[in-house]
Amino acid sequence: MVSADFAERPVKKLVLFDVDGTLSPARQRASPEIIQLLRELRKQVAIGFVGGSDLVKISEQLSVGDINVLEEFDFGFAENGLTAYRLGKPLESQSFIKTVGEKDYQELVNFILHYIADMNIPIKRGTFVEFRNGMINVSPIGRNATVQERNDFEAYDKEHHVRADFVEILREKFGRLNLTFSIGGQISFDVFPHGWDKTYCLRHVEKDNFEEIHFFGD
Ligand code: M1P
Repeated sequence: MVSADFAERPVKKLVLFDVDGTLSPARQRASPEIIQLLRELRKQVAIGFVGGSDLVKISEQLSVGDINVLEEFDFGFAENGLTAYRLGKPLESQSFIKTVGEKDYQELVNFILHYIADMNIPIKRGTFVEFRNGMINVSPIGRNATVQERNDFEAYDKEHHVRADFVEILREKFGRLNLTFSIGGQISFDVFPHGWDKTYCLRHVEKDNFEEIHFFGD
């Protein structure tokens, strides 16, 4: 049976929404129509958001006026659920460094920085490793690259497979750390523990016993 907190909703289901590209255009604000639609939906079912970015960015995208985004949703999952809220209250959070540990992280980051130092690519800028709560993001050109420099690197990488070769070596050398190396954007790749994708948030809703969970994402 669904938990008492949701017993009064006519439909005992949970509907989860991705943020970028679903509730709002990537990194932009959601429209008032979407927010209104979510309010109507919440009268029927439990609702939640599951975004990859941090809570500050998601709040900017989904907040309306002075209303806190966490009051508009039954579940709020930033960084895919590493930061999690249920009915406005925080649940246990998790971080990359807590899980990997300082010693192994330093071994990994030292290897990465040496590898980038020895790499010959047309240009390098700055911020080659960005340390985030739930992952590290590694960029051979550096995250300070301009838009034009990004586009140029992306084209260069398509031809020379800089990132693909890099992650292959990392997977081989650091397999014991159970990390996922994911090439997603234009100039970088993300590194995070296996399973820390959108499914991570599901562990936070198990206890509520919803009849079904639906996910809408791009
Ligand atoms: O959303 C995909 C990726 O977008 C950015 O990548 P890049 O800077 O390489 O274009 C980063 O935010 C990255 O973490 C993310 O996976």
